[in-house]
Amino acid sequence: MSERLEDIAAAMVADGKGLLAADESSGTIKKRFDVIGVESTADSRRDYREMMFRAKEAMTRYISGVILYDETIRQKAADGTPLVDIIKATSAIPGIKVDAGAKPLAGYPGDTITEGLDGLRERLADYYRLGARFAKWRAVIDIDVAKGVPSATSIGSNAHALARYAALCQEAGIVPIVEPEVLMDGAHDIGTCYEISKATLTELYTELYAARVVLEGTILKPNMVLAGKKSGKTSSPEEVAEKTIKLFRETVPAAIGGIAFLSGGQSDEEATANLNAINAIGPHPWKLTFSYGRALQAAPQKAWSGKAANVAAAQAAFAHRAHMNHLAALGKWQPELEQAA
Ligand code: 5MM
Repeated sequence: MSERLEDIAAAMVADGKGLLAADESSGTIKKRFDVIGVESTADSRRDYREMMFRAKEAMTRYISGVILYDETIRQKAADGTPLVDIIKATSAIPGIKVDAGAKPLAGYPGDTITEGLDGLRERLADYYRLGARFAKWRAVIDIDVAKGVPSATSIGSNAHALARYAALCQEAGIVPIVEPEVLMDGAHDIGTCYEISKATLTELYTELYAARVVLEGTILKPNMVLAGKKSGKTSSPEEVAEKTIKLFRETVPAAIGGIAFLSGGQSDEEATANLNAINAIGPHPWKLTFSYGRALQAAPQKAWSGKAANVAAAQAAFAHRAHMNHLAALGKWQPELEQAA
């Protein structure tokens, strides 16, 4: 495969393919495993992820790349094959999460700043040697309007960090996924999500220009425009699609390599239906696909539940969600396909 940044980015959003976000840090995967009653150890984490990476048909047909965590990119499967080689054998591209997580922003209660820039140049060189051709950095923007969250300082600092990360990635021959996640956890309405997302993306692209990042060699991993979970409101896929595309037309350059959404706590089907509605009102200036963590993994995680005997059922559950999201990335998904399965 070509090593040009724009070619790697294009392959990441190839027609009907999307990204599997399997980069849960140790704390997050423990929370997921607690729900299914599985102890989180290096081996159980390996077994779980190996199960998905070995779902060969689904991986080959629907998954363009996998975002890995530091532990996983160095791990070997039970038979000694590096997990990275199993991923490459499906023609998916290995990627790596390089941020060190969102930490409280000093002086701004309720806001966070994502850390991880120190030593990043050296870490990227190491990840390139290990096979990563794209990376991911996630900024977290919460919304609590009554408390003045997010502050302009938080939006600006996170955009600046994303731009410095992106420039370092490109220097290392790695495509940066820039993920400015406006959380859907709050009590805000859909209009507030729109406004905060607009401020966030405007600032992000100002900083990316200033950092001389080549936009064609980047992928945006955004939230959709949604009402906060605590608002008790669910918007229709048509409204989500209309507001999300309006937002991007106002803020996201057509030059970027593509857009791969996070699922952010939406249910599996909601994330698929919304992605489908977004693509159904195309054509758009960018490819729009998925980079889901929870919305791809919740079903296989439950089906697996830590038992070797459940691997085939878990792989089938993973293949189904990947297939549904493949159709949504093409604007060809229908709810009846879920029931039929
Ligand atoms: C898979 O979850 C990722 C890791 O999160 P932590 O660093 O908190 O463990 C996360 O960055 C993920 O890649 C994105 O947020 C998208 O995941 P969802 O579940 O929102 O699709």
